[in-house]
Parts: sequence; structure tokens; C-alpha cells
Amino acid sequence: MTSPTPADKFTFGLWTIGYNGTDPFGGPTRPPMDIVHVVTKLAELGAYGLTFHDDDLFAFGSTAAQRQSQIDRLKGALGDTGLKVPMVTTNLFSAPVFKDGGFTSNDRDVRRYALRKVLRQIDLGAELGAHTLVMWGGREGAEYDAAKDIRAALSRYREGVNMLSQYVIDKGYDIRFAIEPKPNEPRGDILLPTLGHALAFIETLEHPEMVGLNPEVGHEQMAGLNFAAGIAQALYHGKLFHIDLNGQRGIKYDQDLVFGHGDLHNAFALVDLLENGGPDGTPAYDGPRHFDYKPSRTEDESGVWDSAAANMRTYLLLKERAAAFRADPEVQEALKNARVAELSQPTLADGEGYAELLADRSAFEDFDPEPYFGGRGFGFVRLQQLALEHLLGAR
Ligand code: ASC
Ligand code: MN
Ligand code: MN
Ligand code: MN
Repeated sequence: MTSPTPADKFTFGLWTIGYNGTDPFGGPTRPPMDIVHVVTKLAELGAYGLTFHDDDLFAFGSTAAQRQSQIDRLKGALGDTGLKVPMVTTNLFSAPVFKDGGFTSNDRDVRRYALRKVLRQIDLGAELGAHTLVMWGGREGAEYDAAKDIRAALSRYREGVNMLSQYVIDKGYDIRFAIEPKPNEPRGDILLPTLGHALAFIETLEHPEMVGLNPEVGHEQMAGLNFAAGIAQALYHGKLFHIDLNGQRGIKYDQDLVFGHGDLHNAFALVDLLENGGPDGTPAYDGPRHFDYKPSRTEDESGVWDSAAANMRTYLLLKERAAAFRADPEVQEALKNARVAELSQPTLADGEGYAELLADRSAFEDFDPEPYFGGRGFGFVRLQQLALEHLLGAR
């Protein structure tokens, strides 16, 4: 069960295993990797698919012939291995032209160029059978308050997404958009910094049904937020269109560690939610389990593939542990004692409104809050310890 197969729907960004180790303090520690080699290795490891930014496959500024040659080589490798491309995304952050952003650069020519670059990547995504276009606006932001009119920037963001949605509709593509929030880095402050900001923004769009979220574990944790809880809210809104799995240890730079190598408890809660949080314990999410991590620059190529395999193995181990947690009679008893299911019962009776509630003396006049002092507790700590013991394989 802990050996991945394509049925597990594990996918990797080309920029993840292709990361050459460059960081703000040092250059590459690994040579570039060829696309055919990447696809072949991922298929061998049991992955389902590959995702990429345009610039990951063909360097920024490639000629049309260079671009086509890389696309053809990718297609050949996909055909040979059966690997899929369920998602594509556009690099609007690396090239100097995007130093003040893409959709929201103060420079209008840059904004028009950015939109053209995305349209081109949408066409390629559709050609390769992708159903999701991720928008990570890493450079959409500012360092200085007077330098960016945030309300105008959000209007330009909306204008761009509206136009792109119309393009997908008119072309008849089966593609949806997924916005990926991040609070900061590379900009001092990034627009749509958290899931909540993005959810509110989506409701201002012309086609909100076409736009959802691509939450990344580390990005929410950089804002000090509980990722599993954020995913639950994304599911509540029907907006979990895609997901970026990785690891992060606290509020600091974006670490992009292997999934589970950060907050393991929250990773357990996340896998439990994704795999068992649907109706009657079915999966709550059936899209790709996409890893957006960076193999540390200390690693050689074998370390890169070890880390790729580690992401998948950790996910499957957590899935196994979460199933054991749910099946344990003691856990079921603790859940009952904690009255977790009681929260699904509506607070008001069928057809009841404020008038009936006001007339119900047992709800207030005759209700006695006193026994709650020193009275029966919820046993949440015991439940958490049971989770921890399952996580450790101690039960
Ligand atoms: C993405 C995405 C990110 C960034 C980052 C690039 O498309 O999801 O988090 O780009 O991985 O380094
Ligand atoms: Mn990240
Ligand atoms: Mn990401
Ligand atoms: Mn990333």
C-alpha cells in the first residue's frame, strides 16, 4: 500500500525535481535535468503526472522552434510512459520584465505581455489535456506602501482573470483556474496573501465558478495559519480545485520541504481530511496530489529522486495511519465522547426561527450553565493523543 501507483494521482512540478539549488545566497549545485529523463524517472517511481510553468520546459526567450522541439520531446515521453499533464501554470515571476509583477505591474505594457503569455500557456495546457491552470502571483505585490495602489491592482487582477475566463469559454476548453495564495516572498507583501483573501476576491469575478484555489501547505503556514483547517474551508466553499503539498517549519522563508518534513501532525490531519473527509468517510478531494517542494541544494541527483519518492511514501503512510485511526474502536469512542458528530446537527429544529427559539424556555430561562463548571469535559486531549499514537504507529 505504500508503493505509489498512478491510481494515487501523485504529480510533481517540473520545477521541483528540476530545481538546481539556486537560492538568494548561492548559485546552482546541480546540473539541469532533461525533460525526457524527468518524465521517465517519475513514471518509474509510480507518479501519475507532471506539471510545469512554460519557462520550465522552454527557457524564457526561446525561439518558436526551440519551444516546439521541447514540447515535442515532452509529448514523446508522455506517450512512452503514460504520464499525464493535469495542470499547467505560467511563469510571471522570473524574468526581469516581471520585477513589479505580471497582471498587476504598474507598467501597462508588461500587464498586456503577461496576459498574452498566459493565453499561450492555456493553449498548450489544453493541447496536453490539462484541466487546471494555476496562478501563483509571486511578484504581484510590493515592498513599499506608496508604490502600489492595492485597489487598482486588484481591479487589474480581476480584469485579467475575467478576460482569461472568457477565452477558455470561447475556446471550449475544459479548464478551470486555481489561485495560489502566498503572504510574501519574493515580494515584501503579495496580493491575495491567504486562502481567505483569495476566496473573497473570487466572488468579485465575472465567472467565479471557473476559479478556485491551489493552496500550498507552506504558504499558509508562513502566515501562521492551520493548513488543514484552511483546506476544510476551501472544501466548504467548493473551491479546492488543486493542492500543493510540501513541508514548512514555522513562520520563516518558504522552505518547500518534502511533504511531512514540517508540521507532521497537521500533515496527518490534512491526509485524514482529504482521504476520509467526504460523505461516509469517502475522499473529500479527488484531484491530483501535487507536490510543490524543492529537493534541498545539499542533495545530488540520487537525493533528488529519494526526496521525490519520500513525498509519495509519506503521503501513503499517513493515509494508512489515518485509516487505522478512523477504524480504531477507541478512537470512535473518543470521537463520540468529544461529540464531534453532534456539530453536524442543526442548532435550530426544522422550521424553527427566532420566535420559536425565544419561546423555548429550556434554551435560556430554564437552562442552567452552572453545571458546566467542573462538569463533563470534551476529552479533546485524549482524542489528540490517540491521533498521535496512530501517527507514531504505536497503535
Ligand atoms: C508556482 C507555485 C509556486 C511557485 C514556486 C516557484 O507555480 O505553485 O509555489 O511557482 O514553486 O518556485
Ligand atoms: Mn512554496
Ligand atoms: Mn506552489
Ligand atoms: Mn513553491
